[in-house]
Amino acid sequence: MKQILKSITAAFLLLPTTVYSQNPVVQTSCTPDPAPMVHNNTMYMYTGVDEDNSDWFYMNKWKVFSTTDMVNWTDHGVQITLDSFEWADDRAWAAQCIERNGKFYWYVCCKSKLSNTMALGVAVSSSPTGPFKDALGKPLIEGSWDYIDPTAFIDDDGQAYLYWGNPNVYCALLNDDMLSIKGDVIKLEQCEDSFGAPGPDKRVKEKAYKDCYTEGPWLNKKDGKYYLLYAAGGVPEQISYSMSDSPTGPWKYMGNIMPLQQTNSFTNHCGVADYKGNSYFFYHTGMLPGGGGFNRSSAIEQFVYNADGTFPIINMTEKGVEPVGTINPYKKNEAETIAFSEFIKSDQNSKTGVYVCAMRDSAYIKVREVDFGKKSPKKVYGTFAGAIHNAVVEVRIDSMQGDVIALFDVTSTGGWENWKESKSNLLRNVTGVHDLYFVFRGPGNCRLINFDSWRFAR
Ligand code: FUB
Repeated sequence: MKQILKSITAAFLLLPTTVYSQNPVVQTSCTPDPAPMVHNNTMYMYTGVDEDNSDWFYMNKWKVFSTTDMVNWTDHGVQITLDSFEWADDRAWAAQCIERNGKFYWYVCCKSKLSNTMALGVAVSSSPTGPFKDALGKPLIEGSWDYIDPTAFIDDDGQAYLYWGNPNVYCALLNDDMLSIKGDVIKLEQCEDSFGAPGPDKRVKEKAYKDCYTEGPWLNKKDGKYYLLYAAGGVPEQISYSMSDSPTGPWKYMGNIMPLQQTNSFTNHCGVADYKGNSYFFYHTGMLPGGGGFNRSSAIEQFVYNADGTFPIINMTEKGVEPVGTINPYKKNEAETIAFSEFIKSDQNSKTGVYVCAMRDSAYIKVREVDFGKKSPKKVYGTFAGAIHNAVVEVRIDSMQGDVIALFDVTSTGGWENWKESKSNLLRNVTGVHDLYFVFRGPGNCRLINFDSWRFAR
């Protein structure tokens, strides 16, 4: 053990000091087009998945994440894919999930092989984290290449609405079953007053408009006012919004929320939700290492509505949002509950569910606001799987340079999915609230260890 500690200290002296941030909020996969949903005191985030190193919107699946503190996000994995919709064969693009009477309706868009156009579909589940299945076995609406990016909203009187479209904006009322359209699909008449510019077919080429609706609508209500947020201005996209006294308009263009900035992504896509007394703005950037226009990740900013109900200008930050809760270390915690990580990927299978993989030496997971209480734990358990020898997991507190409070010697478990629980006694007492770091050490820049869960005990 002494020898291991010595080599850890030596390795550390060679490392640069890492600057931590909260954005993008998931680092283990690309998570474009975030759609927040609050249910039972938990914030959920539904996203698409940009395949690593993509040079187009190659998207095949959608994922679910959740948090109760806004900084530690649990990855619930891929819950639906193009294969979930027998009629779909491409473009698993932006989506949103919404609850009604204990059922969760996940409205997606993807290409329909029935019509060879984009279509809206809906998957349903009795849990926010799935399993979801295609509710209709066919598209809800199809027939146009601009049928993308559905947003769903249920008003206080129970009437549900869908908006979608790029570069036209469409609206439809949903029946109470959430699975069929009431009446006709309405194509909104865009004009300078409502969206900053006339609709795409009426724009004068040489004319500079103040803005224009592009895609990614988000319908929202607060204090009796209706808000339609959307990606705007063409490419690159900013986020702008319109307001109304009714969910079907008429809409009044209100200006920017997130003006153009250095997001490293030419698209942006937003969602808004209130949680634990705060208002949060979800959007995406290309700010992960290796990120870009086709490798986008969700980010979050906290904001306060102006006194007159309008939106403030919201700029992207690296820091992100503050925690609004703590983690209990004495229950089983999933390794995929992460505040920030580097060189960690997530994976899943039907037996284990979601787990994480340390992809090289010095990969780490940070878990924020872990409340050890007044009495120190004596030991910590971790469930690992690995196929290589001489790997070690350090458990540190407060920073990557903080005290090592426990060490797991994770020599080969006989396979990448051969899980074994390891125990380490605590090397020093720890009480109160700390950030926890799992730092993975091993022979080199190759996959080192799979990690499924951890818990402390007194
Ligand atoms: O993610 C694919 C497409 O890019 C979405 O549908 C749009 O909103 C834009 O974010």
